[in-house]
Amino acid sequence: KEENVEVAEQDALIVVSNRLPFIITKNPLTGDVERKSSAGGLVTAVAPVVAQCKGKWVGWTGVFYGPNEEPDPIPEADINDKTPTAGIKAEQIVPVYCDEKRFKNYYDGCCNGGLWPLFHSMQDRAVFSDDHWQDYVAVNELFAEKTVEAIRNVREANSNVTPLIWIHDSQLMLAASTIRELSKKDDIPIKIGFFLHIPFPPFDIFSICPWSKDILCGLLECGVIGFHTEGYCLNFIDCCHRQLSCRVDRSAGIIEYKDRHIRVRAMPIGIPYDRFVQLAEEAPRVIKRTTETVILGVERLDYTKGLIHRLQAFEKLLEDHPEYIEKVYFMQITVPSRTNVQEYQDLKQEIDQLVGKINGKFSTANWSPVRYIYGCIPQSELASYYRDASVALVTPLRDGMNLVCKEFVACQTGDPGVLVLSRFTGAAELMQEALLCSPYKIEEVAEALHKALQMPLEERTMRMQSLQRREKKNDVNTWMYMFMQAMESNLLKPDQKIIT
Ligand code: GDG
Repeated sequence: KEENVEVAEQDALIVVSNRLPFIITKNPLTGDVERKSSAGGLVTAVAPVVAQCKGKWVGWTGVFYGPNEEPDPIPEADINDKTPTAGIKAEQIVPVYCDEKRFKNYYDGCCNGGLWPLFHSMQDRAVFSDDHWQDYVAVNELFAEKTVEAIRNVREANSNVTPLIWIHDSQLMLAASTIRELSKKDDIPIKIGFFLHIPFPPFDIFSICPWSKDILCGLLECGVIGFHTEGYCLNFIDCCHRQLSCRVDRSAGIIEYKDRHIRVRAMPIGIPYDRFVQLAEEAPRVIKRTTETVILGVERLDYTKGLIHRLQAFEKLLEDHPEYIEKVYFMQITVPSRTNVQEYQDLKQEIDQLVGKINGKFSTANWSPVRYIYGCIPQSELASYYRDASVALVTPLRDGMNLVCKEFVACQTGDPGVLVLSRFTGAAELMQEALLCSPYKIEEVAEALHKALQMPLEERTMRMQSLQRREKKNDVNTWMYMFMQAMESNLLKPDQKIIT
């Protein structure tokens, strides 16, 4: 007997982030545009969902066009592209265009020069300029207008769906206000959620920002605001209470604002765990574990990642424990980042000099203590370094979450290595089986390294198994599901594995 079952329409997901999930480049000779998938955590997690639910992605293309230039059409993915982004069709992309000067003020000036250091509690590095802020406001409005265009589009295609807008990160903290304002005119019911990938600082630091109230009001136009940790949630709630006099319920994570109840939730991001296990199982060997003992560091070149302190800690290890000379080396993979900013160029120079100093001080005819790669290596190669390193040294001065430590854990498919982790990462809140340390205490990090290098197999196995169980369970699928649940969305089912 056939039943007349009413099937609920799925929400229509619209992701809004500063960058699109791929990089568009224009060949200067042929003028052809090509798209190259990016491999960052956000893209890996969200792209398959957008592809599967035929959603939209609003973001900047990475190309500047002159005032009289016609923007190129968005290309389809290459047929050989097997990454999650390849499933997203050109028609699902809503590109944001912006003139170069305005974009630089917004991105280099306001986001990287002001908000990034402040949110990482490095207020001395933060530079605030009214001009930059005005362009931050303007670019957020540009993104919001494009998002409203996407909302109208998905509703034209199907008038029963509810657009579910998911805004990402500190570049777009004001977008929700304009989206709400403009879409009110259309009378379309929408849900707006936001996720911050970096820390949310405590009140005393956040209130240094000259536009702190505008930021809070912008975020409070969302229905759900997600952070990596409980600590960041409490900081945010506290700021809303103290700066905007909002009524708040800290334990329930609720803020009252303009007669609405906004939900504030901790949703720690995870990694595509199974994919890293598979990569580690298949990757060729780059380090001979039997003859080489490697301490590994991996990250973008950024002052928040604590590279100088880390090199100093390794130097201290060799000073205090000369038995490691010719036995152990430190391999640092550093991906170039924000290379046009003076501060980052200065940091690169400082690292180059320190690597040179340590190598000059300890090298022998057959051995150098530091191997330093300045560049981005393929993910399969990265997995093999993770797998074969004896110790991962992940010591940021401050980090929203940190994915490197999680990827290292997933890749320990053989003789388990040891994770040395900074207390000031979001990841440390749960990864208590790591050797936790303060990156500011050089001796403490050096001693943690010594302990890691000496740790017996039984203890290494016990610690690593617990870490692995947790990261496998709380992988990126779980993160997506947590967000959808907080948004009361019907897009994903609890056991639906989208990202593998
Ligand atoms: C922000 C927050 C938060 C690194 N080197 C190579 C390479 N990588 C990949 C790693 C990892 C990613 O880059 C770095 O992720 P992190 O989380 O460590 O750092 P941020 O870029 O600062 O990310 C952070 C994150 O957002 C997610 O919310 O955890 O706190 O700051 O995935 O694998 N990848 C390849 N080659 C390299 O040489 N292929």
